[in-house]
Amino acid sequence: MIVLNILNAIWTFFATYVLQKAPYMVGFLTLLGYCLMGKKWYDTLGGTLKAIIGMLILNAGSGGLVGTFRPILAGLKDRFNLTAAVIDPYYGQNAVTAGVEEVFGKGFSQAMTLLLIAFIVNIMLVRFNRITKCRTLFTTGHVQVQQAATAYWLVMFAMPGLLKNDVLLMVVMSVILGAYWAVGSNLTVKPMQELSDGAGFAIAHQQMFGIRLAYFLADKFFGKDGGKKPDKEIKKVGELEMPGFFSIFNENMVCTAILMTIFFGIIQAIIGKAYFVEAGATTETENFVWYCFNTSLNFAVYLAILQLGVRTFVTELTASFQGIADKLLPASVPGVDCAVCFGFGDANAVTFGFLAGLVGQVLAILILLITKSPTLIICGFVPVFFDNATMGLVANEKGGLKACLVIPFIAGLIEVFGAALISGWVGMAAYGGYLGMFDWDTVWPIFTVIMKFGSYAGVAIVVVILLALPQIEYRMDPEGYFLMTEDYEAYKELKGIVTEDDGFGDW
Ligand code: ASC
Repeated sequence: MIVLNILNAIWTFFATYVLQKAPYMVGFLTLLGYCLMGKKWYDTLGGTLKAIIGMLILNAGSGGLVGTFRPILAGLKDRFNLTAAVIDPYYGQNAVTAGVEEVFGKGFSQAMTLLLIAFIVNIMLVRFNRITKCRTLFTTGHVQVQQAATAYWLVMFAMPGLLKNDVLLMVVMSVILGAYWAVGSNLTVKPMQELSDGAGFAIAHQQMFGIRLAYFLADKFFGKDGGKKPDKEIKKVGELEMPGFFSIFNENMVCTAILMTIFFGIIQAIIGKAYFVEAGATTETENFVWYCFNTSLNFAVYLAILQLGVRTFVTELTASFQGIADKLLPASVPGVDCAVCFGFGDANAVTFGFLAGLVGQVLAILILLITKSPTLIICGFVPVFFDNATMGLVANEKGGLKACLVIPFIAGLIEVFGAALISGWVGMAAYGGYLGMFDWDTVWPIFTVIMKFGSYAGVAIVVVILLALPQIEYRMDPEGYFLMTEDYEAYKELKGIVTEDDGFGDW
């Protein structure tokens, strides 16, 4: 009994302070990796601290961006008295908390158990990857919590029969979620290895299918189409030669500052000073134009912080993960926050991808307004920035500037329409928000439909589809598939890939 209590206390501590908190999860994996490698204790301590601090810096950057710019976008809703669902992970989570009891007569007290079981499913799929072909472990706990909450609602909506059976509900959810984590992040291995020149990480976030789709479409329609168009010239964002005045846009901080001042300046002007005064963000006496300018400049500031965080922790995590890959999870890489890839490739692609996605989202919202859609959506900062910047970055790498603009623009449209359809249908919109990230506007709604109409057979179909994806990718390149994560230099040699730079971006 005492042993059980102690184990339970250890688990609760681990789940609360490590599993759900990305910096400490990354720190834990770094510690474990270095221990398995038999590194000296002080190197292990130093590396672990560096990994944690790096992730905390990254969080400070992304938290600053979200904290500053989320209220501005959400302000549009209040300013025009719209009854709309905000697409944002935190609004989505609030909506689940607010509505789940009322709609399903069931609270969400088993969230931690679900996280644990789904995480174990993820680990098992990677452990046996000679069979499953999954190579990535999720490390982003905050995202897993948000996804577990939304999946809980979607699964109960699709299969109300499960409401009577807690154990079965838990099994269905953890298998689907665990498989989604393992398979989704696995899809990002190739795009990320190419973007970072083999840094050894994948993305464990909320647009993993989106990343692979962006990679595929950029290559197919704007790039060399898998080598079928070898002579095609691709102009990446970083290679643009800007004449005269425009040359200042080559400098990412300047480019971000100017574009954000224009975009957020317009949005803040539309919302008007009174709103910001009332919200306590500025005062009656402060010059409003100056306030908007200063706020917009902070975009570049937080992006720079975020980049510093990436540089601080990525090398530690990926170097130490070698210990885990050698001893516990063969040929695997860690799945990390999507913001990590902002440290690689062309920095301006982040800004362009975001703005193209924002234009797409705003256009889609206007269409919803004009067509008097029963569900209205307001863009949340997290999806519109993190999804589209990530997809823009990946698209640029494969297909250049055009891909970097067109793909996030279309993604922006899909994000809003997808979110409107699913959140209206399942009833989450009525509670003010929906997770709204790319995969949750596309892949998860499709899963929900399959489960709603297929019931248990639907669950089986979803799991089979998920598990088939790594198998298909493996069969397309059996020689390179594991080599890509085990020894990227050898993989490049095998594929005849030549790279000049170190993969790190131009910051
Ligand atoms: C999310 C979420 C965040 C951000 C962050 C990006 O989905 O909940 O706080 O994206 O992870 O760095």
